[in-house]
Amino acid sequence: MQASDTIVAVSTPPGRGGIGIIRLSGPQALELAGKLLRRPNFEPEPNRVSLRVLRDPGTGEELERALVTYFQAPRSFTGEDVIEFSCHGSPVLLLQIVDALLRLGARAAEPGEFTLRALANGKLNLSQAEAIRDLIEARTTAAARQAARQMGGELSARLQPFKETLLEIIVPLESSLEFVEDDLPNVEIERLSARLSDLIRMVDELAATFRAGRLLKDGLKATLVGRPNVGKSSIFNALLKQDRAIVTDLPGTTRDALSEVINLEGIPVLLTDTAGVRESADAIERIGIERTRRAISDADLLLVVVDGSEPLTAEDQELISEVAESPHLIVANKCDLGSFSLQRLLQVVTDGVEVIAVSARTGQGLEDLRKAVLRSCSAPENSIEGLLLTNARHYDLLRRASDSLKASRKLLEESASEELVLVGLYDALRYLGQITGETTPEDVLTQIFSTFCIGK
Ligand SMILES: Nc1nc2c(ncn2[C@@H]2O[C@H](COP(=O)(O)OP(=O)(O)O)[C@@H](O)[C@H]2O)c(=O)[nH]1
Ligand SMILES: [Mg+2]
Repeated sequence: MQASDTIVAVSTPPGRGGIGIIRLSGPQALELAGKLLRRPNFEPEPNRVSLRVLRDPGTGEELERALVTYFQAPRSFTGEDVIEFSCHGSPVLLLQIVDALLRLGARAAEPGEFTLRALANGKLNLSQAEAIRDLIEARTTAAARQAARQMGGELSARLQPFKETLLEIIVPLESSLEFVEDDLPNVEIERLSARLSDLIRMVDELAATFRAGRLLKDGLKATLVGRPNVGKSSIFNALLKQDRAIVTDLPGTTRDALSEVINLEGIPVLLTDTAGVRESADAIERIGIERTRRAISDADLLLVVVDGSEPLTAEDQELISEVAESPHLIVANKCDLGSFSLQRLLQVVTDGVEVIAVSARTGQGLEDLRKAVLRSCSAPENSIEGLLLTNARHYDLLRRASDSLKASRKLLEESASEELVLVGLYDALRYLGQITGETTPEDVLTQIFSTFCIGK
C-alpha cells in the first residue's frame, strides 16, 4: 500500500438507486475535490454537508449537483482526509465522476482498501475490520447482530485478559531464565501450571462457540432428495412459501437443482430442491441426476422425502441405504391422504433415523420439520445470545494458541528448561495477536482484504 496516493471508488452497490455515494480518501482528497468543483482553495467546514456543482475537469461542463461532505484527518473512517459525494444513483453518472477524479490524479481503490487504511491508521483492529465485512454480508438479523458486536470490539475485549494472563505466566519464566543457577521451585511450577490450565480452558471455551457461530454466519445446506413425484418440490415451495420450483403431475420434470435461503430462527438454511434420484436414459434428466449426486455430497443435511401414502419402493429403500452414512432425516410426505401410514414406514426404517410426517399440501408437520432441521445441526437453543466466534480464521488461531499452551504446560510439568516452555507461550501470544491484527503477516492481510467489496 502506498500511503501517499488518494483513492476513489463508488461505495454504494452497482445498479440504479436514489443515491450513489463516491468516496475519495487520501492526502490529495481536498485538492482533487476542489478541482472537480472548480474551487481552487476548497476547504469546507468538516462534517458539514453542502450542495455543490461537479464539473468535468476538461470541458467545465456540469456533471451533477451533489451533496459533498468533508471528513478531516484523522477524524474520518480511514483516518485520512475523506470527501464523500452523495450523487444521484445512476451508474453512468457515478462512472463519469469517478473517471473525472481518476483523470485529476486519484487512483481506483482496491477491494477493502478504505478499511485497510483505517486499519493502518489505527482506527480499528483486524477483527473489527472483518466484522464490517460480515455485517455487510449477514443474511439474518442474528448474524448481523453478532457482526455488530464484533465491530464494536467485543472480541478484542474478550481476548485482552487472555494476553494479560499469558504475560503474567511469561514474566516469572523469563526472570528465572535470567538467573540460571536457581531452578523454579516446585510450588511456583504448580502455580504457573494451574494458571496455564485456566487460560487453556478460557481459550477452548471461546473456540467452542465457533460451531454455533459458523452456522449463524455460513448457514446450513439442507437438500431435498427422493424419487420423482414424492413431493420434494412441493415441500420446497411450502417451506419457502413461494412458488419457485415447477410442480407437476409428471414424474421427473423438475430438472434443475433450485436453491433458496430460508431463515430458521436466525440460522440461514440453504434449501436445495433436486431432480429425482433415478437411473434414467433421458439425457436431460441425467444431467439433473448428476447435479443431484453432487448436491448430496455437498449437503450438511439430507431431507429424504418419501411418499407416506404408499409402501416404500425398492428405489426409496436404495436411496435410504445410500445416504445411511450422511446426516439425514426422512420426510414422510402426503400425510393428508387416507392411505398414509407412519407405522408402515417405521417398520422399514432403521432405528435412530428420525421420521417426520408432513403434508406439503396442507402444511401439516412443516413446523416439526423446521424444528428437526434445527435440531440436526444441534444449534443449541439461545446459543446465539453470547458472543460467538464466526470467523474460521479466528477459530484456527485460537486452536493453535490452545495447542501451543498445552505443549508448554506439558514441558513445564516435566520440568523442562524455561527456554523450551517459553517457545510455546510466545507462539500462543503471537496467534492471539493475529486475531486482532497486531502480529498478522502482510500477505494474510492482503488475502483478507481481497474478500471485501470495492468502496469499503
Ligand atoms: N395429497 C398430497 N399430494 C401432494 C403432496 N405433496 C405433493 N403432492 C403431489 O404430488 C405430486 C408430485 O409433487 P412434486 O412436488 O412435483 O414432487 P417431486 O417430483 O418430488 O418434486 C404433485 O401432483 C403434487 O401435487 C401432499 O402433501 N399431499
Ligand atoms: Mg420436483
